[in-house]
Order: sequence, then C-alpha cells, then structure tokens
Amino acid sequence: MSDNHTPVAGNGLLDRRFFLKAGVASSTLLLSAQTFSADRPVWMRGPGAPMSESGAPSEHEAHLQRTAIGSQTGTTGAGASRTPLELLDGIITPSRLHFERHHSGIPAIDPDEHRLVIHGLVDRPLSFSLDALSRYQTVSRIQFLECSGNSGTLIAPEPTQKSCSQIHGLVSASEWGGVPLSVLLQETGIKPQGKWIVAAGADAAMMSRSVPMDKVLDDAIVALYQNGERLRPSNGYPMRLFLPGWEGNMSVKWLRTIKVVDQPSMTRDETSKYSDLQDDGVSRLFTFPMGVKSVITSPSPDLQMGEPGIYQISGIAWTGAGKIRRVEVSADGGKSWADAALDEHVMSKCLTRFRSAWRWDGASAVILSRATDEAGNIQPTRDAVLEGRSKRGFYHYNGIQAWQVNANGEVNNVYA
Ligand SMILES: Nc1nc2c(c(=O)[nH]1)N[C@H]1C(S)=C(S)[C@@H](COP(=O)(O)O)O[C@H]1N2
Ligand SMILES: [Mo]
Repeated sequence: MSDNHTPVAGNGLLDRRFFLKAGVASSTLLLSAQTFSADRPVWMRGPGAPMSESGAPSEHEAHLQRTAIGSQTGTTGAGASRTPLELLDGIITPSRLHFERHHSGIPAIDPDEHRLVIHGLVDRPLSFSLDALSRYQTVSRIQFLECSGNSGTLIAPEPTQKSCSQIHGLVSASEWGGVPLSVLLQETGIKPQGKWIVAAGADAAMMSRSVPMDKVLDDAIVALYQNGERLRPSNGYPMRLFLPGWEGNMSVKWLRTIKVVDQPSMTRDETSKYSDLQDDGVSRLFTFPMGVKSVITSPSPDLQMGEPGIYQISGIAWTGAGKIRRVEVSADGGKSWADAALDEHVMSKCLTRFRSAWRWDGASAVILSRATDEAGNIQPTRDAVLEGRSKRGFYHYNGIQAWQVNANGEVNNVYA
C-alpha cells in the first residue's frame, strides 16, 4: 500500500507532498473543528481604522522582535542582535528584523555629506555622492547574509539550551539592490597590478576587509536598497558593500573607501578575527564563502508542541556556493532520511525554505535536516566540523542541527 500516510522514513516521516494531497484536518488525526458563531465580532460592527503613512505589525504580534541582543561589556553598540527565525516563514527577513552586528554601534550618517571614495591602483580616483551613485544602473537580488560567528556556540562541549534564533539567528535574507562595483571600477579604471580591494566603513571601528578582484568583478554591489526601500541605518545606510554568499563581515556597512591594492592588506578585521585556528596552532586565513547549511526552524526550542499528530517540519537552507539542490530530513535521529519539499523560490546564495510532513506519535524523537548544494557539498555533522579545529575556533560552524522533541512537547538542543 502506498498512500499518503505511509511513512517514507523512520518514525513517522511522511511524503514531502503530503500537504499537497491532504489537509491536516482531513487526515485521520483530526484537530477539533473551530467553533464559528454567526454573530458578527466587534470589528465587523463599524468602519475600520484609517490609512497611515507607513505600516506596522499587528499589536498582537508584539513578540515578533529581534532576540539575544547583547553588547560587549562596557559598550552599547558593539554587539549583535538576532533574527527570530522560528517565528518567520518563507525566505525574506522583514527589514526591521534583519540581524545586526556592529563593531562600534550605528553611525548617524548624513547622506548628503557621505562620500564613497575609490582610490589606490586606479587610473582616476573618484568620489561618489549618493546622488551620483543613484544615476547608475542598479541590480537587485534576493540573497542571504550570514555572520561567520553564527551558530558558533555549538562548539561548546554541552549543547546550549537556547532557541533556534539565539543559536542560528545571525542569518537573514533580503532583496539587496544597488550598483555593481564592477561598473564603478570601470569608471575609475583598474591598474594591471590591482588584484584586491580594501573596503572600509564610516563607523568608528572603520571595519576593513580585503576582497579579491575576481569576486569584486563577479557579483559585488554597492547596496543602496534593502527590500525595496533605502537601507536601514543598522544595515549600512546610506550604502554598504554586499558580497553575495561570503561571510557577513566582508559586506562592509556604511561604505566609505575602496582602495585598489595588489595584495590583501591583513587588516585587523581579517587577522585577529575571522581566521580559523586549528588544533596544530595554524590559523586558516580567508574562509570567504559560507558553507552549506540548514536548520529546522519549526519545531524548535521555545515552540511548544501540541497534541500528537501531523506536523509540518519546516526550515531554511543556504550555501555560499550557489543554489541549494536538496534538503533531507530525519525524524529518527539520523538513522533514516527523506527528501523535504523545497519552496518554489530556490535562488543562488539565498535562503531556501524546505518542508516535510511528520506524524509525531507523542514519544521523544530527534529531528535533523541536512542540506546539499549544487556544487555537491553536503552539510557536515558536528563532529566533522570540529575535527582538527582548535577548541577556541568558533567561526564558520555549519554542522547538522539536531532538535530533541520530548514527550511533554518541549523541544531542546541536542548533539546527535
Ligand atoms: N562598517 C562596518 N561594517 C560591518 C560591520 C561593522 O561593524 N562595521 N560588521 C560586519 C559584520 S561582522 C557582519 S556579520 C555584517 C552584519 O550586517 P548587518 O548588521 O546588516 O546584519 O556587517 C559587517 N559589516
Ligand atoms: Mo559578523
């Protein structure tokens, strides 16, 4: 018998097309039908509220906020805030909930005074005002941004008991619009020795990173727009470098200078930080693209399970290498796996939403997801990620995340 309810993998994992063929209510495990009253509720008895100049979430959604906001001791703006992944669906992060990572707070930049200067190994150094930049052709792409410190807490010997967003919320996706950096470099010209750029920001930290010219000419943009509107101050207003798929810190916010150089500059931000210390004492420099990764956002800690029955397992997957090709889900701790359905929008260097159907029998279970990208990279286990790494190296963690669903409906972080 192969009906819709026949598990395709262990412990009740159902066909990924389950929801296409059967609603949850039509399944054998019925939730009680909602009571419906013919009386009009109070909001139907008079006209609704008027228009406004800009929208805001429903007052009933006030809990939908960034999480785990923390600054280094003695500072107010040197820290991070995280996207509430487990409360979102789809792939776009609302701009107000995009994660933040600042090394010295958010500068209050006057856009009329701000300039982007391109100099160094160029034929004509140029200074661009926001107005000048706005005259160029723009491109826009929906892509993720991930901090290389994301999920780094999972190197700890014991699994930290935090929510999905507190652990993995340093990743977001937006439609980023702006001017290809290659177009601006055509204006300045590049001297033959110009093989790298050093980009620096207009914050007090002057965040600086070296970027190889291949990447610059491939898909780097000077971003001016985020989800259709000008960048938010916390995300780089009025302009930022955006390097699709590469570790977040290289996408220098509040972009102020680009110097064309012949080799990487070994700035503070690429030597003392973001290098990966190995067990043998060697530090790996320059891990640019983010590794293939996925996480189940629901069920996940802080989302209490209800009655046993049919559940959607849903999550996000991404890779710096291009498109996500496949996401597999397991409901039996990794003994067996089945393909999840991918939402229609599978875009390069973007989040991809995956969904599976699961019949939870009410017993304790460990659920996991494993992503594969178009380059053939498969998301590694935690053990594989940690192999050979120094215990102090927490950047670039992309191991498989396991959540334990307990019989009492609570979900917690485990190492599988
Ligand atoms: N000028 C400047 N650019 C910066 C930073 C910064 O502190 N200053 N933080 C970097 C880091 S570590 C990350 S992960 C991303 C975060 O971008 P977001 O705050 O828009 O999410 O910006 C990068 N660009
Ligand atoms: Mo970062």
